[in-house]
Amino acid sequence: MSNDKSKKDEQLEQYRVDDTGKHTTTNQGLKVSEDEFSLKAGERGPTLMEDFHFREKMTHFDHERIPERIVHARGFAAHGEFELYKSLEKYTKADFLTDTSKKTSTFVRFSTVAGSKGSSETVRDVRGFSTKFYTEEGNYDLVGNNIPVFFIQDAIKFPDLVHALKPEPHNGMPQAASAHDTFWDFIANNQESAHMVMWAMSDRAIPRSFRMMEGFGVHTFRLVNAEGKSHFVKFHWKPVLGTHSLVWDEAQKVSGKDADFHRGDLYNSIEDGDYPEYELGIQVIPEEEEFKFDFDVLDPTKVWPEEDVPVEIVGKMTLNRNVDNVFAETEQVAFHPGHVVPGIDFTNDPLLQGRLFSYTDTQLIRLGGPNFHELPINRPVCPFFNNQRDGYGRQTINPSQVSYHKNSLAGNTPQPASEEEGGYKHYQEKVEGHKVRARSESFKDHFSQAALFWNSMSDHEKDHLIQAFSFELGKVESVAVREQIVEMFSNVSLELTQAFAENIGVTPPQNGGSDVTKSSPALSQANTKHSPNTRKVGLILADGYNGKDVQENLDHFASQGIAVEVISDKQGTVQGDDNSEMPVDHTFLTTDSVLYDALYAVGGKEQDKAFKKKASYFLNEAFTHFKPVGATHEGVHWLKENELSGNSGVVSGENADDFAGEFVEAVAAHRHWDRKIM
Ligand code: HDD
Repeated sequence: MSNDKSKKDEQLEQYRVDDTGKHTTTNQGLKVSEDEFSLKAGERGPTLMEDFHFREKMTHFDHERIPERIVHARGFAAHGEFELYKSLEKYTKADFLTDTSKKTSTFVRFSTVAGSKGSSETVRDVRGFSTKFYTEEGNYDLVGNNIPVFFIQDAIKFPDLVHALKPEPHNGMPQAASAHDTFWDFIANNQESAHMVMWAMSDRAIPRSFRMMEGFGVHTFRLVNAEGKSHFVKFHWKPVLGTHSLVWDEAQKVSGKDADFHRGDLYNSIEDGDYPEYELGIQVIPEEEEFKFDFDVLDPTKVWPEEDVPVEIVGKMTLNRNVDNVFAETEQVAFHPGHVVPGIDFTNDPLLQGRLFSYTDTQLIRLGGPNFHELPINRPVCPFFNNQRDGYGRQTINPSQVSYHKNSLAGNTPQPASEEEGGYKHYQEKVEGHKVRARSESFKDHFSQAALFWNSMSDHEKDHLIQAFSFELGKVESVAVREQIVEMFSNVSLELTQAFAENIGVTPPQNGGSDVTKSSPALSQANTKHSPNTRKVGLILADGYNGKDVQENLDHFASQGIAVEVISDKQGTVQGDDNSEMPVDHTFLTTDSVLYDALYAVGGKEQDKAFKKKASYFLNEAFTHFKPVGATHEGVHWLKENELSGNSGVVSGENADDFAGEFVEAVAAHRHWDRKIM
């Protein structure tokens, strides 16, 4: 945790209670003398009604659970701070986006969408990326996802989408998965989803880490400057470590080996001081250029290709503190795209418009009433005053006689502020039209950007998409639904659709395809940043290892930010040939190849056949998942025996110097896709 307390941290401090070393009391402050036996009529008799301690303890326990979020139920959060690189006063008057001397406290919650609170984290799904900025002008929430577009164009369809995605109501299956009939039936019959489905079937939906995924505000918002001029804007978070993903087979296995894989990764990196960082980027389109594009800027199923509208990097957020209590903070935090500050405003995107209703509404049931803004995690760091009163769990004590506007008894206060005094003024967009339930013609091209996405993928990403469609539709029982999807995606790419149609037993389409030939390199993860920093390497070690060489290699890894865990066949320590000693972090039993970014096999002088077998299993699995595999000493023989040597990303060497540098490069590359598997 950084040393100087942030403004939000200072505020939270007043609510922290440390009960270590204290006597147990009831909630009324009464010290209790016994907390193991209920009050009974005789040692073997019934419990007495007058046992207030038992009643209070039990009642509180019975009411501990609150409804989980209807979507994004499984989440994990951290505190951070945002620094602005340059003033955006050209576009906005928002204080936190114009004053570069300020650090703004933030709170970020990452989530999966479909699964329940206890579901696994490495499922194929969109990830939520919600940021609360505690600015001095009030809370600003950027409630985004790691995918820049959405399934639907109008919020009225959101309940239908979510009903189709969630476990099917007649049997409650499957958990945290879109690979089932109702989801794909919805897609086939709501074809505006085509572009988003391409993203959801791509590697973006199985991120390696919350620290290695992009975030997007999705909608087009407005920035409004001090002169009242408005620009359209899209918000981006760009992870400093680059955007990286798991492979599907690995992701499924991680689900079983470590259902907390993503939260563990985030929590541990913050505890270790490897603070996750994301740069804030904006794409800006002047109002006058609203109709210059071949898509409607209000359509949430469209990206603004970064090559056409460049992303300007304007600041950086660093997550530097884990929460103290998951329920109090992560569970009770209430985000809302409608929490804005002066200088940021909405557009008429019909999906955004509907969201502006839904988020407060859902907190009312989830957090039990209208006072959730008083919960410590939700409080702004600036004071707040109004005439709202009462309600469940009200904490604020308002001594004033007056709770209405206008009044004379309190000098007509609290009173609205003028724009100069910081009062929020809605952008005065001129709107006119007939009341209609309809969608603009300009929203009706569903396939061009889906094709753009396909065209932009590298070969291995295309292959992953084909595999993902084949997997998901392979789980769909209705042949009619499979056929409809094949028909639908033949509008996007014949190459894609013919390949997965074949795999799912549907006649591949002969006609169709898209006229779009354009591609956008920014969409491909092949063009992301690479770094060995914070990568986790499993070191397979046995007694009698070469102490000197191994230590030299480990020193080099550490200098590049690589973290190493020692894996052996027993807990305790392994002894080197020079009397050095290393603690064993995990055995072959307590960990798995899928939990590492790379493996480094060294072995030792004294490993038996069973050890070799287990080590080989780990190495083969890492190899199959395209991971870097390194070996020195005994480990080199294992690579040869398993026919792994000589492949891309497989690094071996007796000479410690050459090996370490090459292996670090292989780790930084993340995966080695040009490897021939099977
Ligand atoms: Fe939503 C939660 C992101 C469309 C209604 N949404 C929620 C969360 C994220 C998003 C990240 C989790 C917040 C948290 O961590 O507490 N939602 C999005 C994005 C969307 C989107 C990026 C499209 C661009 N959402 C959307 C629509 C509706 C909702 C169209 C309804 C009209 N979303 C909700 C909700 C949730 C929610 C039901 C559930 C829990 C919560 O709000 O606090 O109100």
